[in-house]
Amino acid sequence: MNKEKRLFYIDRLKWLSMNLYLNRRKKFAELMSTNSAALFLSAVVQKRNNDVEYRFRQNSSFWYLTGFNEPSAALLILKTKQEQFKSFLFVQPQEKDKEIWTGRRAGPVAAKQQTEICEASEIKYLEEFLEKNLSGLEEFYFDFGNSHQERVLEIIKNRRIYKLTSTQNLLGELRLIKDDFEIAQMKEAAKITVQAHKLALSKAKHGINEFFIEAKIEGFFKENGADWAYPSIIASGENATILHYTENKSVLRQGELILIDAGCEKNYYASDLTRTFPIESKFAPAQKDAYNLVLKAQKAAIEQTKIKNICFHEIHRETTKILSEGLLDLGLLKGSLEEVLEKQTFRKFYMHRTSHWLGLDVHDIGSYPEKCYLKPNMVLTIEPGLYFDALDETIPAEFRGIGIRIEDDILITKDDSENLTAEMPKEIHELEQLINC
Ligand SMILES: [Mn+2]
Repeated sequence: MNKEKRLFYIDRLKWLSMNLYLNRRKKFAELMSTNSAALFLSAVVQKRNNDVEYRFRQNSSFWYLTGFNEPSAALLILKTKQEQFKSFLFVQPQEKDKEIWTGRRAGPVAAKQQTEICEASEIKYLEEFLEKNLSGLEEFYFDFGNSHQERVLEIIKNRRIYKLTSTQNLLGELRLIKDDFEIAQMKEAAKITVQAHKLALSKAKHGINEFFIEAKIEGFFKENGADWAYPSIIASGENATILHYTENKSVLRQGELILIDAGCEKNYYASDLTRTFPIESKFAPAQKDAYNLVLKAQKAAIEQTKIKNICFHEIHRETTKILSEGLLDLGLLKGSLEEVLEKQTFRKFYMHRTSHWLGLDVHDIGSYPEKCYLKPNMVLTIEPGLYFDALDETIPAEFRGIGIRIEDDILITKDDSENLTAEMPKEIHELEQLINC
């Protein structure tokens, strides 16, 4: 075995020793009904253009349960009796001529060792295995929406399975509560992201292009063995009023605001951070009014995450209330607070939610039922914003084209919460000091 290959195995063993993936499969199996099976498919290599492919990124759920980072793989969990389950992994075979082009493959033998799975075989046997082993099961859990859906459903149709369920709800329940290992990764991701934002803040000068800021941020991610968790939003001036602006091609102008929403993914775990600040200038009065209002709502929402068992939706309700009150005070909304909240007229300026779950995916899986209470080891974002259309002649001219969002990543702890991105300044005086104008 050559040196590189040895390192590959040592690295794998480090992960292995933690028993992480085995325990997760066990927990998932506990949630499965008796006499059922669950099938998870790996991500597939995606074409970018002609014969160029996007860099492979494993499906988050498949990774969560296997820690196996290859395409064309599948995991089947079979639970035939109470408290008894068996996992089967299907992977690409080792093929020297193909590996020369696209990299090493573990093959079934090494894959079995790496993942502590009961049995591993070549992916070509998957269909045959499903045909042989699924008949008579009462429930089949499947991750809908992947590219092999039709073929799998065809096999299932002929096996007379009573119930077909999405894996999302069960797995969402597990993935919502992060273990110590996951929290460590998320703290690391948050730390790198904060440093990248600090770097961006120091580079955001008049005449610089948005793509230059993007390069600084994403370059910093890469220097630290991370990558973006989602395409960076570097939005100066009125670009900030486009929620998912990713063009990043405008020139920064002194006195305009810049909204930077960028977060890295480190060891598969995401961070998600947004800051808004003026370019080589202090906040202008209207910018300051809008910014202070968003900041007030954001800080109040973070305070709420410290309340034991607070409802996820309550935080959003409180945030919209604070923003609405402020918009009324600024004369940007008309009517009473009750009317604004009931008719949701605030949505003209605040059209998105305050939070989402964060984890392996930046918008992590996990449902948002009506009674959705925050529990220790959940991670969510708090990200209120205000956006004033540049062409909206019904609002005072000084507000037009202003877009502000302030976002932090919050870990719920036993009797409190912890802001994982707290190191990134957001107070006006701190930002103005750093901008140095
Ligand atoms: Mn977010």
